[in-house]
This record gives sequence, C-alpha cells and structure tokens, in this order.
Amino acid sequence: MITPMELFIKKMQDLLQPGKVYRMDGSQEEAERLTNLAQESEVDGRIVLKKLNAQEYPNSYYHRSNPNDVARTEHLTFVCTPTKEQAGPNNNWLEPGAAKEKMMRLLKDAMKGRTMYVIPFVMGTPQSRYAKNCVQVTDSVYVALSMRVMSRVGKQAVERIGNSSDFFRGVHSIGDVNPDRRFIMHFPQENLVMSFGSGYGGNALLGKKCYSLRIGSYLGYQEGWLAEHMIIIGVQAPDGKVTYFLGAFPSACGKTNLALLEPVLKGYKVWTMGDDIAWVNVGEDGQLYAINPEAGFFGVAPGTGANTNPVMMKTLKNDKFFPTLFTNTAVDNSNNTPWWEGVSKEVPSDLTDWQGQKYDKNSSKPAAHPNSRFTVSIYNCPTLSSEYDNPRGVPISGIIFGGRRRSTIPLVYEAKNWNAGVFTASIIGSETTAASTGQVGAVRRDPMAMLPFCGYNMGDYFRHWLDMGKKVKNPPKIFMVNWFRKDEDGKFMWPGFRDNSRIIKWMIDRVEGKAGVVESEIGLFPEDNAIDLNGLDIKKETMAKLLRVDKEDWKKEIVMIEEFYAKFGDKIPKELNNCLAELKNKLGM
Ligand code: OXD
Ligand code: MN
Repeated sequence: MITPMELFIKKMQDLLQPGKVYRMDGSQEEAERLTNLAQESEVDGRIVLKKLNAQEYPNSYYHRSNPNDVARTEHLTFVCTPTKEQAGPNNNWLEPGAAKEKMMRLLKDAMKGRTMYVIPFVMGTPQSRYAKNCVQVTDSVYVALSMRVMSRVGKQAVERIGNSSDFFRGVHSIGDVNPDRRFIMHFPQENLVMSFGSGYGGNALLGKKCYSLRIGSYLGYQEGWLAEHMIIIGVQAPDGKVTYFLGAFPSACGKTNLALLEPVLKGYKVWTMGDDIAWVNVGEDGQLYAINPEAGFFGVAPGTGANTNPVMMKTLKNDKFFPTLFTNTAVDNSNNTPWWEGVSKEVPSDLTDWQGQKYDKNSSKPAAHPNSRFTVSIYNCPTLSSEYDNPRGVPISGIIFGGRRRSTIPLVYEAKNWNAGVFTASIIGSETTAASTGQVGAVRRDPMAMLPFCGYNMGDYFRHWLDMGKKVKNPPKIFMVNWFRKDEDGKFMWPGFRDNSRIIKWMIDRVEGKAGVVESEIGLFPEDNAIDLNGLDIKKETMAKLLRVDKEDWKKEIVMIEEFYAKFGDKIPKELNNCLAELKNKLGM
C-alpha cells in the first residue's frame, strides 16, 4: 500500500511533470553537491550561487534574486478558509475551490525540464512532542538549500511521518518570477500551502511564515497552543539564574539584535533560543513553555555590524554548519565578501550592488537591498542556549511586545494583568519597513506583530489569547517597549541596542518581585531609579519624557485603535472592549 507521503509526492509529480525528482536526505554531502550544482545552474537568467571568500566568510555563498522578488508580497498572500469570516479582515481571502483551481492552472507542468526537490522536514526538535512534520516540494535549489538551514531536513522527518497522513504539505514553484503570476495560498483546514512565482524566503521557504505562523496559528487555535512571531531568549543574571522571555516585534524592529544581545550590564548574558518564531504550549506543570520551530536565522543584513550585533557577525563567520547564504547584499570585489550598509563605516571602492551593477559611492541609493538577507544555521550562533534542543522548551516568565514609534509609546511599561497585556498587544502600531513590499514608514496596527501572519480571524485570535491566560498557572508578565522614540530634532532619545539590557534587567526584577511600579493610565511604569542607568549618559528629563503618558498623542492613538477594532465588528472580545473603554475613561475621552 502506498503511504500518504508517497501519494503526495506522486500527485505532485503528476501535476508538476518535473524532468527529475530528487529526495533530500539532509546530509552535509548532499548540501555540498547541491551547492556545487547551484554554482553551475542558471535560474531566471542568473547563476544561482557564487562562492564567497572562505577565509572571511566560511561556507558562504551569494545569491542575487530577480529585482521584482525581494520581499514578502502581502497583497498576493491569501488564506483560503471555507468562509471569508474565518480568514477575517486581517487576511486576503479566496474560496478554497477557486483558489485551488487557480493554483492548479499555474502549477500544471510548471516543473517541465526542472528538478523537483522533495524536502521532508521537521519544525522543532524531532524529539519534541510539540514538533511538527512537513513535506515541501520545490523546483528551486536555492530554496532547497535554504530549507536545510532553516529546518531539520531528512531522515528523521521521513521516520516521524511513517504511514501517517498528519503532515504539512507545501508545493512551491518559482515559475517565471512574474509578479502578475505570483500567489501564496494557504489552506489551513487542509494543512496545505501552494506558492507560485517567488523565490523570496517568506514566500518560498514554506516552513517559515507560511507554516510555522499562518497554518501554525490556526493549528494552535484548534489544539490549544500559540504560534507567535516572537524571539525566545534566556537572560542570565549575575547570580547565574536564567529568566526566559518571549519578544514580539514587527519586521525589522531590531528583533534579531535583541535575540543575540550582548548586554551592556556587567554579569548579564543573553542566551539565544530563536529570533523569529515561537511555538508556545502549556506544559504539564501548567506553565507556559516555548520552543523555536526553526533551525536557522533568515535575518536582515543592513544594519548588522560589529557595533550593532557582534554575535551575529561571529555567527556569520562561524564554519560549523554548511552552507550560509547571502541574498541581495552587495559584493566587495576587492576580496569577494558580501557587503551591506552598516557592516563597515567605509564604503568599499569596488562594489557590485544588489542588482549586479557597479556601485557609485556617491549614489543616494544603498548598495545592498534594504531587505537583503543572510540565511545561517542557529548552530553557528555562539550564544545558542544549551536549552535550544530541549524537547520540553523553556519556561516563560515574561512577554515583551514592541513596535517602532517615533512618538506616543513610552520606552517601557507593564500591563497590570494578562488580559490588560492582551489588550496592550492587540493595539500595537508600528512604522512599516522594507521586509514587505509597500509603503515604508507609515504607522500600521500590527497586533502581537502578527498582522501579516495570523492564519485566521484576528478577533478569534484575541479570544484565543485571553483563553490561554486562563489555562496557565502563573501567566507571564506582559511588557510593552519602544526603543525608537525621537525628540523634537528627530534624534533617538534612547540609545537602544546593548543598553536595552537595562530595561530587561528591570523586567527580571519585576518577575522576581524586586522592583516597584507607578500606575498610569496605560499601565505600570518603573519607579524612579528602578532602571539601572549606571554608566549611561542620559538626562533625567529625557528619562522622564520616555516614561510618561502623552495624553494628547494617546487620544489620537485611540482613534486609530477604534478604527482598527471596528474592522472586526463583534469579533472583538468584550474583555478588550472593556480595556479600551477604561483607557478612554482614564484619558478623559
Ligand atoms: C521576516 C519578517 O522575514 O518578519 O522575519 O518579515
Ligand atoms: Mn519575522
């Protein structure tokens, strides 16, 4: 009898008509072979991979994509639930039958003359009961190699799947990289994603945003857990105790920097568990536990440097795991290394830009695409937590939410309880960045930093969050931060980066009941002098400005929140409407 996995592969072969089928085993030997092949292959008129300087960047390869294919395409991403209401106003929706028909037409014979890579993979440590089994097919060797870095590809997945039909199915073809024929369709009820026309990470590495967040959030809703757009870190205090935090921030808000932070405070250390996605379950003891389903970082290169993220620079130069990929950065021809804005002060004189053109140093445009990326194994990371592969995950004591806001949102405050925390997270706004196509710099509501990734109606998602709070014995404390406040001259008021550890130390003190708070309209502020500012040159008045409620700004904020909530009609849980009413009341509205 044919197993469900074999049946899926056969169906894909019949549909896609590839010239060859290659099944990945996840071995190093295989990765080397595919990397060699990629250096000789052209896709979309470009050599897929070029080897970079191995002395400077071991195991590293350069990939340049079609300039029309450099970010997630939210307007071409659909959640195809039986009813529109199930997908909610937060998703583009298509009826599943119509969506499938559309995709079948695009995918039919799409791999003629190409190789179909069959990628069996596990999201999460294969020993974990929280891990999930997946199979993706793709015709992109770049995607196949990236999947090896980002997930656990190979034998273990095949063994875990066995005769079961309980696995995620992903179909991906890069097609002809035509934005008019590019769709990413999710079918949560069928544990299926169909993606066509893009090779970009968030659109094509289906284990990442598509499965671990959109499909995952739906599974979590059904099964009683949460799939979140969150980092996981363990923060070690001078006494050796490690406190685990989750952190949710919209794309390119410094999430990866926080996940690999070198604290400025003496005796503190951050242990990295993950930089993008967390699966959060209630453990046997009733506490919240988180695992990172991914096995690598797909990080934004620009802004990453020895000053901003020294640990990531070491990760990128580590030779433990093969391969590391750089996509759409510039290349310094003098030594064949990848280059991006922020990796060195000096702009090298002989640069090729991300589009393959000679770079003019006086150009007003950046040499690397603002959303250029590195793909690197988490096992290369020198601060990887010893708990990373613990099948149980790590117990969570605090959840940090944030956004990029030049005004209104204070540096830090704490929600007074779980429900107030869910409210705080549901009203996050952030200035948009280059990780998605569209306008950069506009403020958009991005609840829990999940707006582009929640695979079902966000009203139901808020309800699910509130219910999770009831199931947990000691719900973690919930904090809101904003590292990005600017003064009247447009200068950042808080130094950010390594100094953010000062705020996290306060959070640990709060978890341990060691620090006091002052109540405000929006939540709890640190007491005077509760934040350790030792060695930091910051004025008392600046701190005061960073830690207060600007009532007039908040009144404007309320208008935007109400507009956002209105989209969900009566799906907004009454608990959240009550929090909003209470806040308005406190602001005198
Ligand atoms: C990402 C994103 O790529 O959030 O991680 O866009
Ligand atoms: Mn992300």
